[in-house]
Amino acid sequence: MQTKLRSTSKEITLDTRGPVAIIGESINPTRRKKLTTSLMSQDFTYVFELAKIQIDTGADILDVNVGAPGVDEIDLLPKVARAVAERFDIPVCLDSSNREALIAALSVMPGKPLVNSVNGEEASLNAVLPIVKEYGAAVIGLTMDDEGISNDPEVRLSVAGKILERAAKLGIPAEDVVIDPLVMTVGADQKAGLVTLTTIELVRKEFGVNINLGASNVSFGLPDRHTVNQAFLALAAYAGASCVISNSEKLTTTIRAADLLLGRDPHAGRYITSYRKMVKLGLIEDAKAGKS
Ligand code: THG
Repeated sequence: MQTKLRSTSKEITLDTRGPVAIIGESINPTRRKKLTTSLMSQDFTYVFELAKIQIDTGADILDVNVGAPGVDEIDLLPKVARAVAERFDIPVCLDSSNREALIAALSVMPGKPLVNSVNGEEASLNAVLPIVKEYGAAVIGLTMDDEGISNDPEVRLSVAGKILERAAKLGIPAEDVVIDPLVMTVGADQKAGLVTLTTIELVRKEFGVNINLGASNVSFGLPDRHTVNQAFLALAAYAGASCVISNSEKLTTTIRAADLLLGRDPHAGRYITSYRKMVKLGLIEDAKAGKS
């Protein structure tokens, strides 16, 4: 199944058969003081720097989250999302649960953005799905509802089903709903990774829709998060994740390696291209130069 997203002139396809698409995560002020300060002063220089490095390192889409104490999302989400989309001609993922902020952003965005997110709570379904339909966007559906986040993959599957059903009732096709099985940290519950991986498999088999993960959530609170993130991404790609919100600077080569290992990178073309780009940017060592 394919989900199409568009910027002013480019189209990005999320495809359940892969390769894995990357949503750059770093325009998110959580624990980023410099970003919070610059957002509050309406200075987008740093936002553009973050956008550029993510695109240069392989992001297909950029997540835009401006949620921080003291930030007016209704004012800032449309400004930042539109500025990024226009400057870089890349589809944006509007990361907010605030209906008014989403409406303000959707009404000024070019192309077809991804709304991040709706969930199975009645209030969320009623607030978000009608505007997704109205503006012709696609949406990420989180597998949680009024009962909270279940540890049972079958329950998460049924929440996914409910979101897809309610979307269909409003005329939003399954192609435009990307299900997020929810990634929780294994630092708090060692079964959390497995619950997500099992949910990915169930959702893939039952509904065949695109599946998104906030991949780096898996390692919150642990040392050497990068190693945990890498291992998780490989497993998630195998289970059927087709789209990941992650730090492309650090994780694109791992994602490309997973695609290569899953037989969806002919002649290792994407893996090698991405390796060369990373070397050029000084983000990984040149294997040849490293030999003595
Ligand atoms: N699902 C959906 N959307 C989401 C999430 C999800 N949006 C937010 C979040 N989860 C995904 N985005 C991030 C962004 C940053 C980090 C993790 C998830 C992160 N940042 C480092 C930190 O906080 O320490 C700082 C940056 C870094 O050094 O890489 O971990 O699950 N639909």
